[in-house]
This record gives sequence, C-alpha cells and structure tokens, in this order.
Amino acid sequence: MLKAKIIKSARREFECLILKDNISVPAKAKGLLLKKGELVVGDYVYLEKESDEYFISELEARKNTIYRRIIRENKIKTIASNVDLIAIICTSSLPEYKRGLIDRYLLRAVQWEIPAIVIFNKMDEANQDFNLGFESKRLAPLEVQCFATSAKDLNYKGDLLPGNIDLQEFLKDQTIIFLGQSGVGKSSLISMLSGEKIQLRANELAKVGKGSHTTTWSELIHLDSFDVIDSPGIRTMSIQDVSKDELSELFPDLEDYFIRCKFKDCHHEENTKGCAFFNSKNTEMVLSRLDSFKRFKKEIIEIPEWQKD
Ligand SMILES: Nc1nc2c(ncn2[C@@H]2O[C@H](COP(=O)(O)OP(=O)(O)O)[C@@H](O)[C@H]2O)c(=O)[nH]1
Ligand SMILES: [Mg+2]
Ligand SMILES: [Zn+2]
Repeated sequence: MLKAKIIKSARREFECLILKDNISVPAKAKGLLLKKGELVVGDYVYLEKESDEYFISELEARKNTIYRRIIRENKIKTIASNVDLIAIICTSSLPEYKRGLIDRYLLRAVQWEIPAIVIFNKMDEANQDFNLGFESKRLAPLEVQCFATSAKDLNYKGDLLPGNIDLQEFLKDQTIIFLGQSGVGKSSLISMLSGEKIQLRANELAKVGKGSHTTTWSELIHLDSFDVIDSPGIRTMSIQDVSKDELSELFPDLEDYFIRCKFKDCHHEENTKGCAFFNSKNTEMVLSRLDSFKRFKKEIIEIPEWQKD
C-alpha cells in the first residue's frame, strides 16, 4: 500500500500526494471511509491500486483537526487535519491593524489546539505609532511567537523580537494555515518565504445543489519548504458556534484572573466590586485581551440561539 496525503477534496473524489514519489493522483474512497464521508485535506491515507484507479483504503490517526460546530444539527464539521501551525498575518499600515482580529484567530488556534504565530508584515512602511514590543508582549502568555517582516524589502532584517528566530527556518517542513485580512501580504510572504509563487484562492464559494447549501473547498498546496492549507471554512470570522461558557476556556491567559474575581458572574468592569482584572497592578496588555474577551462574549450573547447555524 502507498502512503499519501490528501491535498484536495470534493465530495467523493480526492487528490492525493503519494509521499514517496511526490506525485499527486486522483483517488476514490472505499468501503467504510466512503460511507462515513469523513476524509479531509491533510489526512494521511493508504492507497491501493486496482487496474488503473487508486482507492483510499485506510486513514491514519490524525494529530489534530480544524473544525466548526454546526449547532443546529448538533454536529461537528471537520475541515482539515494534521496542521502544525497557524500563522496570523497583520500590518500596522494598510489594512489597518486590528487587535481584535488577531484575538479572534487566536481563539480558534486555542480551540483547535494548534500552535500559532503572529507575523507583523509591511514593516518597511510601519506606522510610526505602532508599538511592536507591546503587541508582541501581550501575546507572550499564550506562547505566541511574533515576527516582523517585509515581503517587499528583501533587505529588511526584522526588528529584534524576543527569541529573534529566523522565520524561514521556523516554518520549514510544517503544514501551515495563513490567516489575515485581504491585502496584508499573505501571498507575497508565502512567495518570499518559500521561493515559489502561489496564489491563495480569494473568497471562492462553490454553490452546489438547491437552496442555500454551499460546499466549501479545501486544498493543500505542497511547496518544497512547507505546505499551505487553504479553505474558506477556516477563514470564516464568525464565532457563533462558540458557547458563552466555553469562551473563557479559549482565553487561557486570562484564567488566573477569572478565578480570582470575587463573584462568579463578574462583569469585569473597572468599577465592579472584587474584579481581579482591576484589582492588581494590571498591565494594559491583560486589559487589551480582556477587551477582546468582552466583545466576543457580547457578540455570542446577542446571537439568538435559533439563529445559530
Ligand atoms: N510595502 C509593502 N507592501 C507589501 C508587503 N507585502 C505585501 N505588500 C503589498 O501589499 C499588497 C497585497 O499583498 P498580497 O500578498 O496580495 O496580500 P494578500 O491579500 O494577503 O495575499 C500587494 O500590492 C503587495 O505588493 C510588504 O511587506 N511591504
Ligand atoms: Mg492573496
Ligand atoms: Zn472580574
């Protein structure tokens, strides 16, 4: 049997990269795997060849999965698997820096239990007021390593951030999801870091069947230096599948504060009695994370249960 990695999926047809030859072939799922319909991009599988066709006969245990909950159907939709790293890209120039957006992506990284990094790109044209040190230090409790880059100015060596790790070296051989607003330089950075030109597909949604049922594609782009997984299902910013109670678990860096608040239903406002966030010598960094937490909580509460999908 041939070991392969699924690099594209469309219902029952899969594109598989045969690892030992580094070539990709179409394959169909077989038996139970076909019935369950659970194979996703990133899966390691075993192929059998019958006459001229390849069949997927076995699925290797997954290291992790990228998923979303479909509340209405009480189901989990798996989008991809075996992801090593989530790379969040942002800029301080254009598009405008949005701290809340980074925290929104980090929430998913925590939920999926996948390490994350943040890349501050376009540092060649960085906003004068941008405090790189502050922005990276606020993520240190989450063990999120930060990088400063320019995909345009090849001579830019990066501001010294803790660790001063070489990004190219860091990404080597990993399977990575790049997240960030359109225009932050995802395509440019991937090209620069891998030495190969790739274009992530922008907002393509394939409409299938009747009504509002949309199928989302996923694909893995295999490069010499690393692999990139792309899918609109991953990029979705909505957090409506997260429950109010689960939210605090997705902010592990705030846990110590939550448990020290005097009242269990603390609103964490400056004048709230016994609130741990405003009681101790608190840093602006913790409060900036609390700010995201409170905004997300509000967003979750404001979506009526029946509207969640
Ligand atoms: N000045 C500067 N421009 C950049 C940098 N990275 C990307 N760009 C430009 O920003 C625009 C958007 O880049 P692109 O890679 O398409 O972003 P994507 O939408 O995230 O894939 C393009 O015009 C790039 O040339 C950078 O580091 N510095
Ligand atoms: Mg792009
Ligand atoms: Zn509190």
